[in-house]
Amino acid sequence: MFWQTTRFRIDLAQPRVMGIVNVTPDSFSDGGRHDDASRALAHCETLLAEGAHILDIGGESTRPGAAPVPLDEELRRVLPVLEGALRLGVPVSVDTVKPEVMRRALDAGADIVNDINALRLPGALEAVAAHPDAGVCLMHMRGDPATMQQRPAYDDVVAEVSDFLRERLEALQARGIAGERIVLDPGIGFGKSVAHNLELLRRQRELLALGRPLLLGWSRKSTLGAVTGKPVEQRLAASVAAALAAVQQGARIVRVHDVAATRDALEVWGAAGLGG
Ligand code: HH2
Repeated sequence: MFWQTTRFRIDLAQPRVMGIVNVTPDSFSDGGRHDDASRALAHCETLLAEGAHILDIGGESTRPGAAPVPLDEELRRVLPVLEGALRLGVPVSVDTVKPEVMRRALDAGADIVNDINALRLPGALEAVAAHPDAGVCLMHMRGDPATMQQRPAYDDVVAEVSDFLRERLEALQARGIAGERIVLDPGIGFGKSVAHNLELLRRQRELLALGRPLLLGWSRKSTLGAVTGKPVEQRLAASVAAALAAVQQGARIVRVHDVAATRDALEVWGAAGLGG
């Protein structure tokens, strides 16, 4: 299976590691570390040296209760880093919900749009459709970051996430965005309780019926804190375990902060012939 993106046709025969570059002052685990362009770009280079296959640049924190970022500020954060990252020879994704950021990023040459809102804001579908080869990740989120963790409830979380992702996949295809450009993400921690997130992991294979590759983001998330009792800066082992479990359950891309450790774990998994 492949993921078609602007400059790269990413071969997903092997699991791929997407390294997180948060150009934000307030991200939940690394806010403020890479919030100017040169530091963020240095972080891109570090992640590449650690073995990242894809870089994901975000200028707005999506942690529960995060303050919204105005358009101009998000563009100011993301575009200079994007421009530098595009010279590094790997696919570069931009993590945004804003159609105007998508449009500007794709015009600048971004390979992928990663939208936690699954292109639901007016103009988002059109922004991606206008670039015939751009890749896109559609993520499930119940509610929005301001309110999503207030008592999330589902009858069947896997069925509801699956129905949502199918509806969004069909909406994109109806706009002429080819399936091979699209990957799907159940959105760990986005309007879900600890039990919902763990059920999504246990039953993740059911989402493979959607026919598109799965991308999973477990890195350092609060469910891992709930399971281990550890604060965010002590969730490395839990994050690697979750990434490996996600791959074992059929994920083809994992979105992580700790690229080197995740790559090592995947090397062992692949060497044992457990890879796809
Ligand atoms: N999680 C976060 C942000 N973007 N995108 C996808 N596709 N899947 C995810 O699980 C996902 C995502 C949240 O993590 P992080 O970027 O580390 O934090 P913050 O949103 O606070 O910047």
